[in-house]
This record gives sequence, C-alpha cells and structure tokens, in this order.
Amino acid sequence: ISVSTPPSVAFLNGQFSAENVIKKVTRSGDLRGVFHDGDSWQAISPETPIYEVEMLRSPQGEGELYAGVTHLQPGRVGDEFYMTRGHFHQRREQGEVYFGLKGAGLLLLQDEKGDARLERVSPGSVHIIPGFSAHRLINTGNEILSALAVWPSIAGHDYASLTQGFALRVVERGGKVQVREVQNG
Ligand code: PAN
Ligand code: ZN
Repeated sequence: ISVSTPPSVAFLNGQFSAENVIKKVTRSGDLRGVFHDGDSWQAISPETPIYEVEMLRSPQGEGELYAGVTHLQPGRVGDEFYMTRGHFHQRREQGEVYFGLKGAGLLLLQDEKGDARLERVSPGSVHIIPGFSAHRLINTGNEILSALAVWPSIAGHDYASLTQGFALRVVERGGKVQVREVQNG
C-alpha cells in the first residue's frame, strides 16, 4: 500500500505547499464600477493589486471540488474597504465553504431576492455559503485577509447577474467599520 502526500495549506497564512498552483491577481483596474466612489477609484493606479486567488489544480466535472485561497489586501477606495468583486455561482444551487485563516473581515451574502447579511471572518471561522447566494469578502482589518474556499468545480462564476450590486456597503467612518444599506444598487 502506498501512502501519498497531498498538497498542504498553512492555516496560519494560507500558503499552499504545492508549487504548481493556479494564481490569479485582481487589480484595481479590473474592478470598474465595484466601489461606490468612482473618483477615488480613478485616483489609484489601475495596477494596484487588490486580491489574489491561488487554486490547487484539480479535475473538473460533476462531483469534483476546487480548493483555493483568497488573499485580500487591506485598504480602501475612498471610505470603502477593499473587497472581492463577488458573484453568484453559474449553477445557482451550488454552495461553497469558506474558512477564515488570517486577518479580519466580513463575508457578505445575498440571496436572489436581494436580502443581504454579513458574517464575521476571523482565523478559524467556518462559513457555509448556501446555494442561490452571492458572496463577497471584505477586508476590514489592517493586514491581509486570507480565506480558504472549497466549491464544486461545476459551480462556475456568474458576475453579470450582480450588476445591481450588493445591498450593503462596508465603509470606514471615524476609525470604525460601518455598514450601509444601499438604496437601489
Ligand atoms: C472564491 C472567489 C474569490 C475571488 O474562490 O472566486 O474569493 O472572488 P471573485 O471571484 O468574486 O472575484 C469563490 O467564491 N469561488 O467560488
Ligand atoms: Zn464562489
């Protein structure tokens, strides 16, 4: 019987041991229209890295799973904390699990009716994202927010259906984290 060594992830910082991970960097310039303050968004270099996703290579198809870590930089565009674009899954019924690894932030969840809620992300937090829920990570801290995600490879990403945006925005106000309800996207 042979025992193989799978890839590992350092729970302290989300670094994968595997060398041939797939890496995707999302920069400020990729996030047009995502932050509410367009002038502040214009003012920062489009090359500014906002987040990076590292994924293990795994098979695709019905029943297969992806595992990936998102590293979200600390910072703000105007008063709004850095965040991921956020998405529904193309296969709406497919859920996902996020595990907080490092840093402090929020997971914004929104159903198809537009009802939104937030979960606190911290090292060790476990987030069950139900099907039919859009999801976005927000870094409200001063260090990188890293979270491990596991999701069905058939889920796919649907970014377009969120053109109305999320119903909540998370901003800094007087040194505090403030959640605002958005009127009309
Ligand atoms: C995550 C996200 C990752 C980046 O792996 O894809 O955090 O966020 P956006 O895809 O919204 O840019 C996930 O939820 N996968 O399904
Ligand atoms: Zn997802």
